[in-house]
Amino acid sequence: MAVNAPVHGICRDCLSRASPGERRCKACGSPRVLRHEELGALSIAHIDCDAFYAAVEKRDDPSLRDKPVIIGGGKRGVVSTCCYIARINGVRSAMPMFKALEACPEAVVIKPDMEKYVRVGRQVREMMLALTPLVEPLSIDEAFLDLSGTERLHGAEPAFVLARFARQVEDEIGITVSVGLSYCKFLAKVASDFNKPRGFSVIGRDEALSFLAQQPVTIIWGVGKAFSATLANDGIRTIDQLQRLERADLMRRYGTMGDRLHRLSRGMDTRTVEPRGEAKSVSSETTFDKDIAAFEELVPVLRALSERVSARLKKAEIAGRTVVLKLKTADFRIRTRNRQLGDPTRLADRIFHTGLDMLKRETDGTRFRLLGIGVSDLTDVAKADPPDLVDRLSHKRALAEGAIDSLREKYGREAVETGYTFGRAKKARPQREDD
Ligand code: TTP
Ligand code: MG
Ligand code: MG
Repeated sequence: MAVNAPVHGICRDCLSRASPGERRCKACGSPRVLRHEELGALSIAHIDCDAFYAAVEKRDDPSLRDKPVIIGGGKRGVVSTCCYIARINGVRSAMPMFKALEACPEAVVIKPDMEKYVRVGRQVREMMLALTPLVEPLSIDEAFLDLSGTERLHGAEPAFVLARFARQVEDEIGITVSVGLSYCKFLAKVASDFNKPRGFSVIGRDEALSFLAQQPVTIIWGVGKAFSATLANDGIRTIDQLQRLERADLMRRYGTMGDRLHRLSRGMDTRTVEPRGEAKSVSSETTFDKDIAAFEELVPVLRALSERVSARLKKAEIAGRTVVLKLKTADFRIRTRNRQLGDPTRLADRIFHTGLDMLKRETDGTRFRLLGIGVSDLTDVAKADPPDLVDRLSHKRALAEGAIDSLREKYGREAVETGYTFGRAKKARPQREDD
């Protein structure tokens, strides 16, 4: 983390260069001087907006500035997010609304306005793209940036460019961000979370091992509630314990996850920042071990694939208007079928039922070796699945899916499987949904 070594620094408020030894910025008096021995050598960043939805609402209503604000109480009856004042009182994302209000009765509760947040998220992303084309969005309010090789273009090193960016977002958009800077994605993401809000943390190569050693295993990507419980069961809670285990040992115990634990616990992460090209469609397909002709056998596969597509759409905050079914016959002929929906969707259930309808027409005894489902005509989520336009049944399904998603977030994917995926094929008889 940023240490007070005798190195040059950057004032995060006025962007002046600070000399070694100056605790405060000479130009503006700010204590927010960024210093780190490797500052000039690091170029992988992760930027995440602070209390994003709440920050946007506070920006738009200055009377909320010093009040605890909770965004939530929408469809799911849980907290989407809350400002840092509400967090002091114990309010957290995904908390049931009634609990949040018990913890913080004076909070101002605001219903989420997704359209607005998508718009602001886009603005932030546009500003990121002015720094480098290598921007990999992770969600509505965060992205990785690779600033390698941009020094000539900007006339400044990545650390400076990022400090200027954070200020610019405050000035022009009116919300704050936190920045993490390191040599790899894993540590950049860990760093951005380290001194939120308005944070800027740096993790250099030299300190990576010792920094990681003190951290809980839960900071490792992919170590969620379920897996950290498995590790805890084996007596492993902190990363230094992982650092002491051999790769082979970890792999024997945890399979491919063991390999990831080995690498990440040592700060080894070679994944590159992948800019998201304008995706034309999102789809998922599978080739069977042996060819399948029976409709009943294809249904659970379609269900599982629909869920996968839906999860990816939700993660990327996008939706699709056209559902595309793809089949490959035993003799390698490809069949694709399209159906346009009344309004875009990102719900597994709507994708599944639309696909099912098309699949029914194709199952005529032909043996298939591959099944795929996807959506195209991508749009942002703001116009997707409006509850007043879909029938009551599918609205209920949307609520159920929301509930399932939040259970999965809490307990892991295995905890919640729908009847269609693993239930008996007979139960998987379609109910038609009118689109
Ligand atoms: P986060 O970046 O996880 O959280 P945040 O920006 O609110 O707060 P932080 O300062 O800790 O980054 O998520 C971004 C937005 O996504 C958040 O403002 C609201 C939404 N969200 C939910 O709707 N439900 C959730 O459970 C979480 C975690 C986020
Ligand atoms: Mg955030
Ligand atoms: Mg985020």
